[in-house]
Amino acid sequence: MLFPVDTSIRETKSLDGLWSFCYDPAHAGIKCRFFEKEPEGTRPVAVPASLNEQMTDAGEYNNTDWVWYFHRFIVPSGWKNKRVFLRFGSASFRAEVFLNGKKLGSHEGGYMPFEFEIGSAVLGGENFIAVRVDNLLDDTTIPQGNLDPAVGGVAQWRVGNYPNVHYDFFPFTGIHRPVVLYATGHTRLEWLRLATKSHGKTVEAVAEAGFSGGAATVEFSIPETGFSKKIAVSDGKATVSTLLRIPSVGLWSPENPRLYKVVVSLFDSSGAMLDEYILPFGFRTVGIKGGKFLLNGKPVFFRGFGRHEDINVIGRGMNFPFMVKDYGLMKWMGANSFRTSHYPYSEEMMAMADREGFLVIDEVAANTLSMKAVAGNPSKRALLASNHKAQIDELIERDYNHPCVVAWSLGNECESYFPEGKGYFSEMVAHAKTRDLTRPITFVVMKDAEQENDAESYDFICVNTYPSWYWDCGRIEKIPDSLRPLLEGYWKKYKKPVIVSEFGADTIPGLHSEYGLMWSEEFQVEMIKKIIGIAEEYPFVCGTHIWNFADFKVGQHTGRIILNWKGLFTRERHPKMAAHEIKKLWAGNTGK
Ligand code: BDP
Repeated sequence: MLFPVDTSIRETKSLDGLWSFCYDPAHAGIKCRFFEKEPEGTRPVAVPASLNEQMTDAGEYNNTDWVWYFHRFIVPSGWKNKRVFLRFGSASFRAEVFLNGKKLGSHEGGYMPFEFEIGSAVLGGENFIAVRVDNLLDDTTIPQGNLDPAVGGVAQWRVGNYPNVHYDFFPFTGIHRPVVLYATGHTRLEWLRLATKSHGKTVEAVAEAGFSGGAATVEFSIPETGFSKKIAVSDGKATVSTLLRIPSVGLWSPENPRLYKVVVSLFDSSGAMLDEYILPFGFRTVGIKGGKFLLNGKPVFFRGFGRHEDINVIGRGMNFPFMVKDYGLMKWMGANSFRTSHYPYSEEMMAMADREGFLVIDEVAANTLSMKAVAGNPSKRALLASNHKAQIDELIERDYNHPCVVAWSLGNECESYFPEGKGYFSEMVAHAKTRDLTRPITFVVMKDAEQENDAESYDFICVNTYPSWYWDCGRIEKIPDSLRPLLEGYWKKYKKPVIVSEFGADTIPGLHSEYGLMWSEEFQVEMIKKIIGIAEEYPFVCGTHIWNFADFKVGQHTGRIILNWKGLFTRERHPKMAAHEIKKLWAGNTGK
């Protein structure tokens, strides 16, 4: 699904702002026809943002159950002869959308865009949108939630956590990303895939496009370079595929994130333009060779963070000022990369990574999957697998054209180390490869090479490890004892590049210790430096991602004090001592 843009043919109108909402704990809204008229007593809510942090009542703060959002809008009269679409950047986790009393459709998966063509429903006067949202997770949703601890394994992590998820971040609910109304002509570009194939004096890129409504010619052009290629569409066809050979374009890299506007135009047989779409695109290749991750044919080292989309009051909502601030802080530190732990981030966030030159490992929302929860129940396992594949498909479709996305992570710390997981993870990798052969694919693991089942199917290894934090507590001097065998074990068994994708220490800002005690700022500095130092000794290690960029909200549990405090920055984005110290470390080290 294409990101909505304004061009000479297309027009967008933001529906963000103050909407109304109400809770529906009795699930009565369908019967009471809230979709025709909102009930009495609705309250204001900001869109886009999480609902939870905007509330002041405990029950409301922790709510993951049904809520209804309501809004009214007017379609510009100039759009009369256009096709009009209503698009949501995301809603967590499930959304059912109604317009003027009629159901438009629904969507499941909290981090992906969805849209509906709204056609004649909007003609004349005010239109009324009602959206039923819930965040009710179970053992077959991606991610899972409300697991039965009796199945064992990860389902026993954080038992009693409120709200009830077994993983370490707050399950925010709401319309998290922009809502846009947009208009196109009757013939329109539906999808577009661009991939750099090779580069020398001339860059070769494969361009594929699909459209609806019928066109006679498709043109790909890069006005800045004078390049253009027109392709005649054979009768009745709705797709084109071609090789673009473009002389003298610069490559995209973190040092020089060169973006070009690629314009795709559709024409009828008389040469009249039917649609125009503009995509900022960077030409670059990625690959794996031995122990190296290659960008444009040269080894690259990933220096950066695991992150969360998590902000005070806004929760998981898309927010431009925080986005600018976060990229600024990552650059200030000298980072060149991050992983979208543990779910796909907003489209705006990805566009900014393109622009700012960040290498992104783009992660599907399959966090800490319990395979035990579906073991012995083939239909549940099949449903989990098909939901997982749907999330993979939607993510690859959404983010395929981002040069910043250099790899896909299909999940984090799942039960790939139990016999119940064997075969599931390689099945997901094989599926993802039917969608994208241009990027390396992995699952982020947490056990050693001997315990992980399907890692032979991963193109590179991302491993999370917490020596001196979750084991050998406070014993920084013992870090080598477990870190070295972990890294060496993966290299010995698979001969693939390894990224240390998580390591870190909860750190209370302002807490100091002359003994380097756990939770103190000194401990965080020493531990992170030690792990980076050891990891960088190995030629097959191609990156270190510190957990986490900033402190973030988690469910209520005795293991955490409101937040996960492993951030180098506080939740308000104030630097801890480690931010300054790691900045110095990265500045003095040009990488490998
Ligand atoms: C890792 C998880 C991450 C947690 C982190 C931690 O991938 O989501 O937040 O541990 O415990 O295992 O801080």
